[in-house]
Amino acid sequence: MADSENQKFCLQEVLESFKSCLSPEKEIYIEHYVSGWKGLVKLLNSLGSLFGFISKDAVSKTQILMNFLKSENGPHYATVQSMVKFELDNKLVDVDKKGIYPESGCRTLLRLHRALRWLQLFLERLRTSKEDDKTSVMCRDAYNESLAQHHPWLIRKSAGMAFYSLPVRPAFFEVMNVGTPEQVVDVLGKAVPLLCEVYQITEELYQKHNLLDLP
Ligand code: 1Q0
Repeated sequence: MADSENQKFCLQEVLESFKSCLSPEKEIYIEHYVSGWKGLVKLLNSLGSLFGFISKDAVSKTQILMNFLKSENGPHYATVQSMVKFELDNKLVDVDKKGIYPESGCRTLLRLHRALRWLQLFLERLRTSKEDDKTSVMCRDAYNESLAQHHPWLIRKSAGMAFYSLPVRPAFFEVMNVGTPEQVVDVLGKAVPLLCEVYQITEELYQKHNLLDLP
């Protein structure tokens, strides 16, 4: 397969990754979670240079987690649950303020977890939208309801500007590489509950351990 083909976004593929990240015991496999995000980054990269700063951050976060997975402590990073236990038991997390572990697995995954909430809200809006609805507005509203609360002014402004350049709904559906608009809506109908489940499991785990505000 040509390189450019490898780089092409495929919604189905992203869905598969998020699907396989749930174990029968509802543990979340970090490897598949990360590959879901890597798939999304492909889409982000096809949207133009205004999204570059977002893509860069997402790549860096996925890389941090992959590095943990490949390290000698790798087995502890197999699932989100085992990572949380390992890092907390060994005091590898800066809990109150940034210290010697500014890139712990827990705080890194928390950033992606918050972004997953945005994704869930955005896709639900997209799924129930009408042909003339503006993707930029759907994206902005989903962002304001979720991630924006965790971002400083400059990032909120830059994100807001990038959203304006999003393709219109039919073109956006095209980029998703699924098929007809009806097929996109159908796949989104499967994607949203799945993302919701992954989000909820992580949210409860982080809440239980008081990790939702990690610096
Ligand atoms: C389709 C448009 C995509 C718009 C993405 C919206 C999210 C905006 C996020 C702006 C992030 C700005 C970059 C830096 C942020 C960091 O400061 C922040 C905190 O980290 P730290 O280390 O400074 O404490 N990082 C984050 O909040 C993580 C952000 C990760 C964003 C990952 C977005 C990946 C998006 C993929 C495109 C999805 C397209 C959806 C449709 C596809 C259908 C399945």
